[in-house]
Amino acid sequence: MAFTDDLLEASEIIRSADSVTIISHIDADGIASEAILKEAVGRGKIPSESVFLRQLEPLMMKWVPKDDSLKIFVDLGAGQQNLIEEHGLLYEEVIILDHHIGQPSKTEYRQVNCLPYGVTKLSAAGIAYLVAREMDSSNRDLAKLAVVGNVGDMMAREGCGLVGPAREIALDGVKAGNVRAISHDLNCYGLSTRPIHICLSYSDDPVIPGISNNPNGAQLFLERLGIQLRDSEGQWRVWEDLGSEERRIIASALVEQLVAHGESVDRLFGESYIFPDEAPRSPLRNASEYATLLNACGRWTRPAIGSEVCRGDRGLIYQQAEEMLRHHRSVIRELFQYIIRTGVARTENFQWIHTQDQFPDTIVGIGAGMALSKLDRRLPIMVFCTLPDDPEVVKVSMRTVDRVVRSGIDLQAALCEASALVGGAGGGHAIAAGAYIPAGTEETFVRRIDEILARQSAQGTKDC
Ligand SMILES: [Mn+2]
Repeated sequence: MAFTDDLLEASEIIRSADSVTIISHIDADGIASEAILKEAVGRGKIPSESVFLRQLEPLMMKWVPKDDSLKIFVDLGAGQQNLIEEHGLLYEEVIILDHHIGQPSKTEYRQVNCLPYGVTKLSAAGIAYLVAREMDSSNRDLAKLAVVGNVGDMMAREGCGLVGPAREIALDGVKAGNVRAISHDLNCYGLSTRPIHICLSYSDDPVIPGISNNPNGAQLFLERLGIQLRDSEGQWRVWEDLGSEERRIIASALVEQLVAHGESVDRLFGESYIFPDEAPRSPLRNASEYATLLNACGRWTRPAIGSEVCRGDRGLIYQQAEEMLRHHRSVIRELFQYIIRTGVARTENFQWIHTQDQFPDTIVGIGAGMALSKLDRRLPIMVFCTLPDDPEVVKVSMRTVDRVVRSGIDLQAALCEASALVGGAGGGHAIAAGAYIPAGTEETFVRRIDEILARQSAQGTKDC
């Protein structure tokens, strides 16, 4: 079978269902996936219910109903088919749309997964969209949400833009009129909402000498180029407000700055995805900021709000989402300051801190990533924290930067191996990964990770 056959089969299964339950994940990709499917089945007049889960694990299975609806597992399920089976769901009641590694079980549930076809840069929202488009070609407007899911799941990171089927989906959105793909744009977060100098100062990939982590330096840099930082009403301008000539001037000055310091300019530019149907300077205006808003909803356990926003609410529910985004940012800032103030412990090969129960486990990874920009970026950072609802388990989050990944470090491999050694489990990506380990094994875990990272860096560069 080809991937397109799987898509066709899934679309027929869903179209012929009397009712569906969508079981999805609480991150941006999961929320976008759910919204795409909910919208597509709604347009097809099929009633639906949604269940959002932090993870598909034994304790959460009670939320999966045992009724006669078709259960669509999306952004999860491939690796937990045993659980689905133990829950008593039959072959014909289930379809899985996922982009995670599958795990065999007795019942071979029907599944659309891009991995067996060698497609690694496509998120669940991408798959959900391809199925929705197969259900009805008028669902092309949902490509925009798939772009949010893909970008939210870091599918655009390595290649400085979406690639393969994920990029074709973005071009579907361009055709539908609600996506603008801007090639060779600045590869920076916050192009639509942050004052330009702040946006530039947050650039950490590449690190721009004198500008990254240095808002004053960035401001001076722009003023010297003659760029107006505020508009006629005195508001800070954002990158998106700049005309092409202004962008060109800044871009070439940034290139000069990097070259003068012997740094590579490879990652300075990338393709960005702007949504012309959203209000300028709003957090929904581009794919990466939209994904942050969805993540904020999910991490503060209100994924359904994110879903409503995806499906068009711009009223009271959207205001709640914005409120969550503000809260999300302020708690992350607190965590970031806490890490910097407290300081990290260092081993040969990485740095770490235990935040205990001070911050919600759902944001420690993000805070760790931000803190890394102020720490020694050559060493990956690890943050331990306890879980509010389970004293026996400790959550581990690790982050590093592209340059370190290119030198051969793979955090997902390291966390999987080390957590298995102490009786836990891990997963994620080479650049950002997480694990759950038994409380009390942290010291052993630190030693194991140190050994594994030493081995990885000795083995050196891999091609990616
Ligand atoms: Mn995903």
